[in-house]
Amino acid sequence: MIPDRPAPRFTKIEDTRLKPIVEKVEAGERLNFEDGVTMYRSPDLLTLAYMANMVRERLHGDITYFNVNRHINPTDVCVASCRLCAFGKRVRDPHAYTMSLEQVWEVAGKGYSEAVTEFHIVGGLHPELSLDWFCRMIAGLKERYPAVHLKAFTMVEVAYLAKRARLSVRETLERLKDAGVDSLPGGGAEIFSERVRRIICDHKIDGDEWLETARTAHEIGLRSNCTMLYGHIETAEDLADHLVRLRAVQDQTNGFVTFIPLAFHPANTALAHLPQTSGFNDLKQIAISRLMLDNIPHIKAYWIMMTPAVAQIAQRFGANDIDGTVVEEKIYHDAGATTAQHLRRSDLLRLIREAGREPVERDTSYRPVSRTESAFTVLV
Ligand code: V47
Repeated sequence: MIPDRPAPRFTKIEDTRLKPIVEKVEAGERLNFEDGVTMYRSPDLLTLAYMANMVRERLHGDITYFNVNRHINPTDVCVASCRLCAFGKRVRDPHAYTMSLEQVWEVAGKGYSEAVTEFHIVGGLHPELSLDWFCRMIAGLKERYPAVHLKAFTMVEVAYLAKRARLSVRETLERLKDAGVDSLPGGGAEIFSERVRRIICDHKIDGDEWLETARTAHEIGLRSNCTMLYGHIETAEDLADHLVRLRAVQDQTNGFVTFIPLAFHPANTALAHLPQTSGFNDLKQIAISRLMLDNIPHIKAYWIMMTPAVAQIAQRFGANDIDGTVVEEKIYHDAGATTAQHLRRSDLLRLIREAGREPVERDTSYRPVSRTESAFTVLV
C-alpha cells in the first residue's frame, strides 16, 4: 500500500518539529510515544491533516462507512458516581430509571425495521441487577431480533458484573457471549493515566484492568471497539500514553475494530467549570489517533458529540467512519449535547458526499449492507 516514492508534498510544514514525523509517515514507519507528544503540542493542524488523510486514504481510499443503530440504555442507576458523568444516578434518586426486561425488548423494537443492524447497549453499574438478568435480557433480544448485532457492555460493566457474580472476567464474558453478545462497545476507557482517573472517574476499574478485560474479550473471540475521553484535565503525555497502550494490546490480539475519540461534555457534571471542547481540538484528536493507531483499522467521528459539521470535516482529517443514524442517545445529551438524537439517512449521505467521500452502509463487522430505499422508511 505504501508507494515506493511518496507523491510530491503540497503542504508547507509550518511547525518544523513535525518534519521527521512527516518523513516517517510518508515512509510507512510506526510513530512512537514522543512523536505523539510532539503532535499533541503542535498547532500545525494542516500538517497533521495532511499526514492523517494520507494514511486514511492508503487504508480506505474514499470510502466513509456508516451504520444504522439503536442505542439502548437499560438503566441509569450507577454506583460509580464519576465526576465526568452526567448520566449515572444513585439507586434511590427519584429521577433514576431502570427498565424491566419487557421494556428493554419493547424499546429495542420501537421503530425497528430491517434498517437497524445493531443495538448498542450500555448502562450504569446497577447494584441489584445480576449477571443472570443481563443474560436473560440479551437472550430475549436475540430471540426477538435475530438479525441484529448485539454490541453490549463496556469493559467497566463486564468487570463489575464479574465482581458481583463472583466469577472471573473470562467466565463472565463467556456467559455473556453464550447469551448472545456479539461484540463489545469501546466506552469506559476514558484516559488510562492513574492521576487523571483518580480525578475524573475514581470508582472505575483502572486502565490496566480495562485493557486486560479487552484482551480477555478478544481472546475468547469477542471483538470490541475502544475509546479515549479528551478535553478535560489530561496532558499531551496522557493522550499519547493512552494511544500507545491501546496499540500494544492490539499488536497482541488484533481484536479492536474501531477507535472513537470522545470529546468531554462538561455540562451537568461535577467538572462543569471546564470549557467545552473546540472544533480545532476535535479534528486534532481524529488526526493524531489515525496516525498513532496504525494497527486499528477504523477511526470513527462520533457526530453526536462533535456535531455533524465537524464529523464531516473529520472525513478529511483521518476518520473513515461517521457514527450512523443513532436513535435515542442519552449519555451525551444528559451532559448537555445539543445535537439531534438522530440524523436522517439522507442527511448523512449528503454530508459524506459533500466531503468528497463515498458513503458505504456497513454492519458492525464492516460488511457492506445493501438495501432497497423502502427499507429505510422508518428512519428517513
Ligand atoms: O464510556 C460519559 C463517555 C462514553 C461523558 O463503541 C462522556 O461504537 C463526554 O463509549 N462527556 C459512552 N463523554 C459512549 C461510548 C461510545 C460512543 C459511540 C460509539 C461507541 C462504540 C462508544 O461516553 C462513556 C464515557 O467515556 N462519557 N460522560 C461526558 N459528560
